[in-house]
Amino acid sequence: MADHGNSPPDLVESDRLRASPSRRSFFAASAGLAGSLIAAPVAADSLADVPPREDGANLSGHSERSQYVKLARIPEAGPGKRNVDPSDAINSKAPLDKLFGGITPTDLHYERSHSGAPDLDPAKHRLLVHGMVGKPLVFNVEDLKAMPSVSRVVFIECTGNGWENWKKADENLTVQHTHGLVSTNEWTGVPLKFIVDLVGKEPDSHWMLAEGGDAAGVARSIPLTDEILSEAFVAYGQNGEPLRPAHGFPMRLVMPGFEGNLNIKWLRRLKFGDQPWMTSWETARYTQLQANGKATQFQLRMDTNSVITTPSGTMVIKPGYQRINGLAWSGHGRIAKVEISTDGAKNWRQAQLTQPALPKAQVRFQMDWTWEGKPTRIVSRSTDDRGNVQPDRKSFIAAMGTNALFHYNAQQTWSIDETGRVRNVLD
Ligand SMILES: Nc1nc2c(c(=O)[nH]1)N[C@H]1C(S)=C(S)[C@@H](COP(=O)(O)O)O[C@H]1N2
Ligand SMILES: [Mo]
Repeated sequence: MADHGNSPPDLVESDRLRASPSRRSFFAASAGLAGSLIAAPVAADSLADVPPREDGANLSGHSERSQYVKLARIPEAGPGKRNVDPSDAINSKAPLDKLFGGITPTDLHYERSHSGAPDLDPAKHRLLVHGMVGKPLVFNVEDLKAMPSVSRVVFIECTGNGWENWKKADENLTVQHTHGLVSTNEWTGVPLKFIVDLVGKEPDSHWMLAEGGDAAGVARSIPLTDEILSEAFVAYGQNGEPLRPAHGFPMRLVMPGFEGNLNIKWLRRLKFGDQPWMTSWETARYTQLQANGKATQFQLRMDTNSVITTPSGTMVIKPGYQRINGLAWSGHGRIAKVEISTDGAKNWRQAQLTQPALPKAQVRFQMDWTWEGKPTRIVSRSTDDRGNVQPDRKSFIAAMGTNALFHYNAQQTWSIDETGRVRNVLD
């Protein structure tokens, strides 16, 4: 099938099918199936059928998007607070429905800044590392760049991602509104372990305070588990270039798999100690009010999640072939499988994952579907390599209640009416 010019380029083999002994016959069948399913291209074999060549613009210092491509984040002031004055915005959501693959373009990576994004002068910026250490030190960004580095593709997700759907579903929301507080970039920096060894952390120090250099001074106590000690890093690079100011220039903490707010931007201090500092960020802001009125602290891990991005909220589809597409991610590890239901969570089929599916990074999934033109509901559910399954909304709410605000990872349902309009619904 691969050497037929007319086969759809995006028909990929799923892991399950790769293992199948009847691979050849499957592909023969799927080529026919896909040929009859995809929106039929027009037959042509003359250059008169394609536009003529065009003159080019001058080469330039850096390239911009095509004038025909409109991509933007949506600044918001909190759940349901859209169309606000930019000075009131607290976060800016990524256009998940308009992107491809797993990497978010740098300028479209979601942003959450508690007091705006300072543009710090790297010549003046310093990182103080002190507390229960043998040798307190202060670093500038050039010091960090001279140290051994790691580059890793990971998602960062705000704990507020999904908060729009805790209590009710506004049917006019797009997936950018419901899930746009997660993004995946390649970050480059110095392993935390290297810095820990350099300052000589005391063995009894099992906590680290990370503090930002912005006016809000976001500061979080981080437990120094083996996982965090081996995976966290102090980043200065983002998708191959220095961090953008919005994302912490000149240095930030990257905490693969954990709450967005632990990824401290404009990092100015790491302090080691033997207990958490109980900053207001962990006693008030990032706590979860449970159904019984008590609050949970230090719910740090981002759970297994997924969402269908096409078709999704406010889109309109036509009867016939559809290619369902979406994103899945887990703070526990790698996404092992994504299943999709096109009949309101009754029957499930396994989607194809775009490889490589990296641990603690967003991965694309896709599946063929024919919409018969009747009202239905579509929903995805992901499973990671630790066996964590994304919960349906009923069991999620049964476990969490409706007082809480953070860590919403229930399965997302989109309803489709007889006109093909797609709407955000609870289940
Ligand atoms: N210093 C500082 N660090 C911060 C924040 C902040 O406001 N100040 N926001 C946090 C929150 S709530 C999130 S979700 C992530 C967002 O990172 P991003 O803006 O690069 O997407 O940064 C975290 N680090
Ligand atoms: Mo956040």
